[in-house]
This record gives sequence, structure tokens and C-alpha cells, in this order.
Amino acid sequence: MKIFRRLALMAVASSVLVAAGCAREEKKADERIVLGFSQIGAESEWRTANTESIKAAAATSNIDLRFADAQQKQENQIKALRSFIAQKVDVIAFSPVVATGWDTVLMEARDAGIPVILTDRAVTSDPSLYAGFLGSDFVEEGRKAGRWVSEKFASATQDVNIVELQGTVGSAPANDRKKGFEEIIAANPLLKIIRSQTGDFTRTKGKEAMEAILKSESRKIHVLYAHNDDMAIGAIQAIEEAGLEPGKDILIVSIDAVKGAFEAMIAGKLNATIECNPLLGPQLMTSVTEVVSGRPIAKRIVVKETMFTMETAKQHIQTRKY
Ligand code: GYE
Repeated sequence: MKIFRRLALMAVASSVLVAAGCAREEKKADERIVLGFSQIGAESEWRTANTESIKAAAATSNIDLRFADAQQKQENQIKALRSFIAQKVDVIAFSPVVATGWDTVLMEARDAGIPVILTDRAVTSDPSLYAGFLGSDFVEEGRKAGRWVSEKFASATQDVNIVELQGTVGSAPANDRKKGFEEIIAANPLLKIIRSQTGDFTRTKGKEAMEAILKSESRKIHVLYAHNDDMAIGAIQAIEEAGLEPGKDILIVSIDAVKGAFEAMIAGKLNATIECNPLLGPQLMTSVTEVVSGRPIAKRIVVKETMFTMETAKQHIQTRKY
């Protein structure tokens, strides 16, 4: 491993290392790989499953995981990344809360010769600043939700009023899920997003946002599109408290396909959920091992996903792992 590691470092940043006089200490073959991972937070069921997957996979892969929770704040993530650089970890991985603002810290990691792997969410930085990105195609997820709505209202003759609950402002999944959805519904001019507000991917804020919309909106709402299941579940409460029937008076489609969504579908309150797989741990540990061994990893590894509806929720819930 020592030799491969050396080669990898040389290929990536040897001149910088020499110039900076900070050549990394050699690692003994039997030493565990040290991985610094900066997680976004614990904002949703998806995130909890993602964290558990990463911790479990590290434990079974002989990887010494240093885990930091950023509580949904970019500044906390940047601090965590700098601390991993100072600790001279072997590899850094992180799930970036927002897409922009990472260039400086990524350059710092590069200059220290520490490879960085992105998981779950993308950044707008130059791809040369990271080894690879493992995550879902969020635009496609948005398209799937858009197709579901388009099919449901294919024979509509009047405006179909859609409320959108967006994820964290500036995050890759919020940007892309909006984009993919809008791209599909644009084909039918009757499908209209009449209100769009952020619920920051949490139940509490999803509920608050939906409450405010229901209070101030005089037009009939036909559809709720939530960028994740947790916000949809929060909104379902708000809809019930407003005396309406979620899943009937307002059709609801969201993204993630976590257990809570299956329960809501079985209860008839959520119509469909688009799968977004959080179980990235095993694949991440494989990539970490590859990178440390000096083998290049694919710049983009896309997770394969599907979708589920109320009609088949019961038959699938038993086999779901998150
Ligand atoms: O959909 C949401 C979570 O980045 C894919 O973040 C992830 C999203 C997921 O909080 O529930």
C-alpha cells in the first residue's frame, strides 16, 4: 500500500508537496486507513440511514472513521474539513450541504495531498479538486416526480395547481429536483407551480411551510410535490389540521422512499415516492480503499433507483432496508 500511496500522491500533487515541504508520513501496511467524513446533519430519515450505512461499512472495512456532524451548516463542514487536513487523515469524504463555496478548502486538501471523495451531493467546484463523486441523479428523480404528476393529470382540462416544497436552499438536490420536475411539467401548460417554498428537508419546516401556504392560498391546491419524504410527512399533518384529506384532496408525491413514506402510503396519505438510495457506505469504503491504493476511481458513480406508489406500498415495505 505504501508504494501505491506514494505513487498516487506523486501523480496528484508531488510538486506541491515538495514545494510546501509537507510530504506525508509513510503508512505501515498493517495500519488502518483513516477516513475523515463530514456529514450534513440529521435532518431526515434519509440522512439517518445514510449515516448508519457509512458507520457500519467503515467498521467492516478496516477503516478508522472520524465522523463529524455539521448540523446543516456549511461553516461547520469547512471547519471539519480543515480539522481533518490538520489531522493528516488519509482520505476525506463529505456530503456537501450546499453546492457552492468549496473551492478554497478543496484546494487546501489538494495542497496537503489528501484525496477528497464527494458523497450524496455535488459541488460546483472544478472536478479536478476531488477524486470522485458518488451519489444519485437528482435531476432524474425530479423528472420521475414530474412524470407521475403529468400522467395523473394527462386528461385535465383546467389548471392543475401544484405546491412545491423545496429542500435546503442552494443544495444540489433542491436545485436539481426542481429542475427535473419543471422540465417534465413544461410539456403541459395546465400544470402550474403556484407556490414554491423551502422546508429545508425537515418535517418541522415542511409542516410550517405548508401551514403558511394553506392559510394564505385561496386557489384549490391539487398537488403537493415535496423534495423529500420528511417534508411531505410534515405537510400531511398541516393538511389534516386544515381539515383536508392528504392523498385525496391534495395528491402528494415526494422523494426518498424511506419507511415513513411507505407507512404514509399504506395509510392512504401519500400517493407516490421516488427512490433515493442512502445506503452509500459500502460503495464509499470501496472508493476510499481504491484511492488510498493509488487506483483512480470514476469521477461520477450514479446510484440506481426506482419509484413506488400507494397501490404497491404494502408489498414492498417488508423488504425495505431504510
Ligand atoms: O433526499 C433528503 C436529505 O441529499 C439526497 O438530503 C439527500 C437529501 C435527501 O435530507 O431527505
